[in-house]
Amino acid sequence: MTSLNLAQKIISDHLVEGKVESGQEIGLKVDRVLMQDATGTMACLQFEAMGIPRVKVEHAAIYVDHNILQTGFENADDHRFLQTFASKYGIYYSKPGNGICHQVNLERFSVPGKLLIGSDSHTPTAGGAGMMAIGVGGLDVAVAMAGAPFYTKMPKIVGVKLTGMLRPWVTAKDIILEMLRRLSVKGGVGKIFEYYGEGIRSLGVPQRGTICNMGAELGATTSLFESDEVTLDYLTRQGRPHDYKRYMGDPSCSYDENIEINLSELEPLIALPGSPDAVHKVRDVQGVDVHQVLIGSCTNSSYVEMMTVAHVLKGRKVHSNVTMAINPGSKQVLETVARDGPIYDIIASGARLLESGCQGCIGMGSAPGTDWISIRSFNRNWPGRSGTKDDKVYLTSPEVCVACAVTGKITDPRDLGEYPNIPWPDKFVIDDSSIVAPAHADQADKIQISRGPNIRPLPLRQPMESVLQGEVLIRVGDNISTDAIMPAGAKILPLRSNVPAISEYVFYWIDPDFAKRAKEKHGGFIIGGENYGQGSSREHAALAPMYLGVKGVIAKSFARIHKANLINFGIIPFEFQNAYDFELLVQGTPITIENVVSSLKNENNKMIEAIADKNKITLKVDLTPRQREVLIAGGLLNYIRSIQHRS
Ligand code: MIC
Ligand code: SF4
Repeated sequence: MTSLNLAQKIISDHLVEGKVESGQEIGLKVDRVLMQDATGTMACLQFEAMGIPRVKVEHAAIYVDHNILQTGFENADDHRFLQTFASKYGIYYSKPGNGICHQVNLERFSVPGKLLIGSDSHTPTAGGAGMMAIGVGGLDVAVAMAGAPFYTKMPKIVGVKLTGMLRPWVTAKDIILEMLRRLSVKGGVGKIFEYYGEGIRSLGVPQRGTICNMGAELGATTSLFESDEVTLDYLTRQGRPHDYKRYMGDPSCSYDENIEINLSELEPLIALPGSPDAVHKVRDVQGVDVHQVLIGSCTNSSYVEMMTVAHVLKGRKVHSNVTMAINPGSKQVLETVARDGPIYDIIASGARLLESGCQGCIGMGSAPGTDWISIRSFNRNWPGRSGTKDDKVYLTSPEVCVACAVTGKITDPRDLGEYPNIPWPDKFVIDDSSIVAPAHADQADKIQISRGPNIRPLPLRQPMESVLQGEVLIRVGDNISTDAIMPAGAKILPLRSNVPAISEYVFYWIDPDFAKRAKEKHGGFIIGGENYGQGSSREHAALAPMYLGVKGVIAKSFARIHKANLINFGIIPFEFQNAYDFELLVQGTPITIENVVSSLKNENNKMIEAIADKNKITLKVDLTPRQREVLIAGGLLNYIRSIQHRS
């Protein structure tokens, strides 16, 4: 028998369709699903539209962590909707304040060797515990809850060998920033990163989680670590040793590509404003005045990190020019840190201790002031994401963050002296009372789902037209993130369950007139550069343009989740055959694409011609037979309904 790496093993264990060969479409049996409130209301409405009485996966959970500001009735109504929905359909419900989905999932529900899909791009965090965890759109989660497989193209597997050991003040965040420095934000598209080698033994599960988490910024399908004695130790301290199983690649396995990082050579790193891959040594940018420091997010807010930060703050004060806020990743983290003492040191330093949740990471509060330098332990810093236009957000480890907070300047934490080596607690505080179990199946029909006025029905598209015609509505450059297409933040995020309202904000930061124009022109086309739609899994970046009548997106290349979301909502992702044709398509250029349905029907047809003004341009349609059928039906929900009808 051929030897397999870990990713191939887990995929083989879950394979229901296709072959484990890179580039082939594979169908995988899903064991578990994760949802959060910002994408979850849509996923729930989509599941409901399928008319299935209970979820068909072994475990499903929804976490309220993004939309917790409650500045109006909208968030609170959504929470009540999600709680009643979850109870009825067999889903665990994690209350606001219980923590960020990925942190809570790692603590309470990660199981080595299982396949998890989640409606959030940082779902791969669970790869830190040996789980194969993939971020997808909400509709893919809804379909998995209905018992259907998850389909994707078999990615390439990249082996990342870690040798050596991190030096004091250098952390897991520096490992993933080093990966971003080497590979860029599109370096991981179509790939799984599998970490192995002696270097992994000195990394705890949350540290491994940090690396897998920010693999999303590489554009990767997922990242994972084998499960070993470190995983067993973590699960034991979580009171779940029974969930442990050893999973690793065969000793002689190989990878499609190989990378090696010597941990002993790394030093503290920082991503400069604008993109998570603009990575530099902290030493090279030190001395810049800092105005805001935020510590938290699903990347860096575990127990050891909070304790390390508290230790540095002990007896020190936050610099007079700096405002510092800390969001622990979960109630468990906060409670365990509180039990073990140093909350006092955090408060005494002048730092602002916030509740557990996403908050500033997604622009829900903590927006920086004009021209402020904001140093964050988060994973994303695309322009405007913080809630402030022209923001200047740097990404780095909690260690660098706290060093900046006390000195008021970008500071290499090695200048602080001895590194506090924080031990693990014997046991974390284990209290799952904020995770509400669903009603028993035989009680489910008694549960009334509560729906506030902000929850609007899900718009659907008509089946695909044979001719697509319209103007170029906007042309954007490379690496456009879903934050740019469909922004979040305190004003817009509460509208996630109201597509007509949220669609008014499509491309809001880039071109506030986009929605108005799209409606006046009865839709049209979006033109993008490389890696269009990188970042978040938010399907609103496809759903809201669909609602505005967008007929196609033509780009040089696409990010994986966004491409899948476009298809799920009936928008064809066309790619330029010749990148220079991008120049021809300026705003207002009329485009006609004929024979769309017949071209989609013929799976050998990989090209389609478009007339743009008077020019003929060739577009690639890189689609599997299943994706073609979905597009012809006008989206995945229509497609599933048509199958249900047939059978
Ligand atoms: C993000 O970090 O951008 C989010 C908010 O967690 C998104 C999901 C969303 O938009 O709801 C993600 O990463 O998928
Ligand atoms: Fe929440 Fe930020 Fe993590 Fe997204 S990246 S799940 S907004 S903490």
